[in-house]
Parts: sequence; C-alpha cells; structure tokens
Amino acid sequence: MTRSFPASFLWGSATAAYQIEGAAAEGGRTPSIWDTYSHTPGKTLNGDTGDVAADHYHRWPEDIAIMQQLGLQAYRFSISWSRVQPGGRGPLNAEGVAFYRGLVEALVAAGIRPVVTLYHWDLPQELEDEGGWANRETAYAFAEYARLMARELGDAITVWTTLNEPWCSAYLGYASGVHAPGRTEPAAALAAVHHLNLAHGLAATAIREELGEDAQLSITLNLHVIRPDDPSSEADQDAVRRIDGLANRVFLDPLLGAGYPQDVLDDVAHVSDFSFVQDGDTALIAQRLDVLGVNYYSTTRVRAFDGEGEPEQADGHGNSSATPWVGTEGKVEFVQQPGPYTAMGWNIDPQGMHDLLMRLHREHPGVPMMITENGAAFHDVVSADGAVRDRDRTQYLHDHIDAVGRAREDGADVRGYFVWSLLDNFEWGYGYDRRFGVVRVDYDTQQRVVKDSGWWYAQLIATGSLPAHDAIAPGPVHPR
Ligand code: IFM
Repeated sequence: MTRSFPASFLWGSATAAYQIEGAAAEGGRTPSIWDTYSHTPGKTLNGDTGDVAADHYHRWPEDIAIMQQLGLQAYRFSISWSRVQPGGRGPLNAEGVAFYRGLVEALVAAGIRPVVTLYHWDLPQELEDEGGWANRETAYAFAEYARLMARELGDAITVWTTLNEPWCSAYLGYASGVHAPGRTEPAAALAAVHHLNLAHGLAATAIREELGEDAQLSITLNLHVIRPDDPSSEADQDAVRRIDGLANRVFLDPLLGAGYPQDVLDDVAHVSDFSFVQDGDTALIAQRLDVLGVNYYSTTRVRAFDGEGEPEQADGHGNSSATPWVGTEGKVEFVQQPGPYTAMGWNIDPQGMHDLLMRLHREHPGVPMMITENGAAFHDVVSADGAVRDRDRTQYLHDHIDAVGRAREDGADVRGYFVWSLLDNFEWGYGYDRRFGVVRVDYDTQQRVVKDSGWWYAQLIATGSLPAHDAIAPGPVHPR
C-alpha cells in the first residue's frame, strides 16, 4: 500500500546558521561559542570551522531557488544570535537583522513558510564568558533577544522554535565537552538543563507578549528511543528509566507542566541539589506548546553495568574520558546496536520513529508534533555525470517517512516533516566530513547539486504519496 499524507501536511527541510552561513566575521557578527570551539586545535575533525561553511550568507537567493525546485513548503533555519545582537545584549545590529529580513521576505514571496529556530547552539561568546547556560542570566538575555526578533520578524514567521535540542547544548556542551563550549562539569550541565528550560519559557512568554496568543510556539527536542538490552531484566529496565529521565523527561515533563521528575532528582542528587530552580520557575517553563518539534535519527540500547571492567559507551556521544550522561557513571552501559549504520555510526531503525511518536501520542495526547529533523549522513559518491545517486539516503528517508505515516494512521498528531538537511554542511565536531544534505555542496567551488534523494523528496511533496525508494526522476516536478 502506498503511504499518503493529507494536503495540510507540511513538507520542508532544515538547516542551522553556524552550519551553513559562513561569513563569520561579516556584517557586524561577533564570535559565538562555536567559533571559539572550532578554532581551538583538536576540537573538530581536520580543524574544520564554520568560517565559510556553505556560504549561504551570500548564496541564499540560489538556495531559495533550489527549495522552489524541490517544491518545499516550509524552511526551518536558525538565527545567529551574535549576528543580530553582537555580544548577546544591547542594541540590534541592523545589518544582521536585514539579512534575515531579506531571507524571510524572499521565502514568503516564494511561497515557502519560514520556521525559525532562535537558538541552534551558537551562544554569543560574551555570554559564555559570564557563565553561559550554567548562569541564570543567560535565560533572561535569551528572552530579550527573542522579544526583539519577534518585533523585527513577527509578521513573516510561521512557527517560532525557541531552542534546538537543549539536550546537546547542556550535556554535550557542559558535561562531555564534545560540543562548544567544551566544558566537562556535570553540575554545570544540570544547571544548563534548567536554564535552557527557563529560557524557553521566558522567550515563549516574550514572543506572545509581542505578537499575541496566535503566535505559534515550539521547541525542538532530540528525544531518545531507549531500549533495554534484556527486556526481561529489571536492572536493564531501570537503566532505561535513568537514561530516559536525563534524555527525555527532564525536558518534556517541565515543558508540559509536570515539573522535574522526582526520580531524576534522586538519581543525580550526588551531582546537584537543583537549588538553581527558583520559586515560580516551573510555571514559567510550562508555556502552551502549539507544536512539539521532534528530531529523530537512531536508537539507544542500555543495560545495567555489572561493575566488571570498563563500561561500554556505544551511545555515539561519549568519549573515553567524559560522558554526557550525568550521574549514571558506574550504573549504565551503552551497548552497540545492530546495524546497518550511517556514516555517523548511528544505527538505522525506522521502527524507532514510530515507537517515539506513539509514545508521545500516548503520554502527551493533545500536543501536535512536527518532525523537525530526520535524515542521514553517508559518504556520497559523485558520478561521472555529476549526479549523486544516494540510494542509501533515499532508502533511509523512505523508511522513516513511511514510519511517520504509519504513526499518523495509528493516531499520532504529526503535522509536518523537515528533512535534515537541505545542504551538506558543517557537522559540528565532524566538520565537513559527514554529509547530511539532499543537496550536495562542493566546498571548493560552493556549487550545489541536487542529489537523487532530493529529487525523490520532491516527488513525495508533489504527490503527497510516498514514492518507491528507487523511484527517482531527476529534475523539477510540478507541485500539487
Ligand atoms: O547536524 C545536526 C543538527 O545540527 C542537530 N541535529 C542533529 C544533526 C545531525 O547530527
């Protein structure tokens, strides 16, 4: 049976400022934590930085033309805070604001809905110098920035996403240190979790004060699908509970009005007493969500650690010296998953997408969802004729979008899907070595080539029905 989606289902693609814009020192932009981190020797593969990236800052008209060719209905991008408000406080930078103004107006004119993310990991460096997300003041600065952006762009934006994947900002940035700012301070990571949640609540409030109750508010979470190694083992089930608490419930529960889960507070009591949570914070965080952004790529498998030797750390986020899983040391092991794998080493498991959406539907009924990221990195090969016949990526997209369709048919309220990513881009610690785009970027010439997966996606958008994974028709198609 061919999987079909209603005409109201929103099809888009996603990117993020530091990963594609480049122009790091142009137009009044000041450094963010990712500029500092990527310029620190040894932090990124091959020493790659986002200085030039996909040069989207100069090539955005061409990129919008590609979106039109693909028939995209929406485009999810992020604003570089230090481009529009250098230093993260004080007056706006007119040149930076003008860049985004031009972008969103061109998108609207092209019939593509702008879905904005206010924070995709690039904190102005000055705010990190004052403590970063471990400092409560950062949440207030973020809310002020959000208010100013609502004032500047409010007439054109379809959905306001406050944060992208606060799990990564907090735990990879402050606990394992494999992301900027590269700190390995577990207690600071937990403070960051709370201040990111608070930042979301304060920003949502500020945006609604500026734009009224109709403003569509969202946050994007990279929710984890965690499986027990041995489902019949109570100890493994408890390992799942611990990781689920840190990965999912410590965000979902406060955002959706239930406050911090007591079992998580108990689990991490030896690291932090959560005294950074002040009276009134839980109410501030729990602002109405018009849509929950869900990012899904792969699954995680855990078991209780038996204390023998070194615990396995096959979660794709750890390294030998530090782990993002604050407070679980000596208790939980991350087990290698069965393949196949993408070039990130992440396992491919479309059933995980269905499981995740059904869990959210069951536990949080009435919260509409959008898949704000899903996609795969593979080591693409450019054929002699210049085409990129990325069958592996097309298969991945086919199987995961099929799982989204199945979840919808099973009752989950999923309203859109954004492929990660429109363009090959700066994949953080992996630099330019991992390519997620449905459009190839030649980093020497900045030439763009739509990959077969991009043309396949265009057919899906044009017809509203899932094409077979090998039904590739290169070239623009006519939108429905
Ligand atoms: O590239 C990232 C993106 O910035 C956030 N979500 C996961 C993607 C792939 O790693």
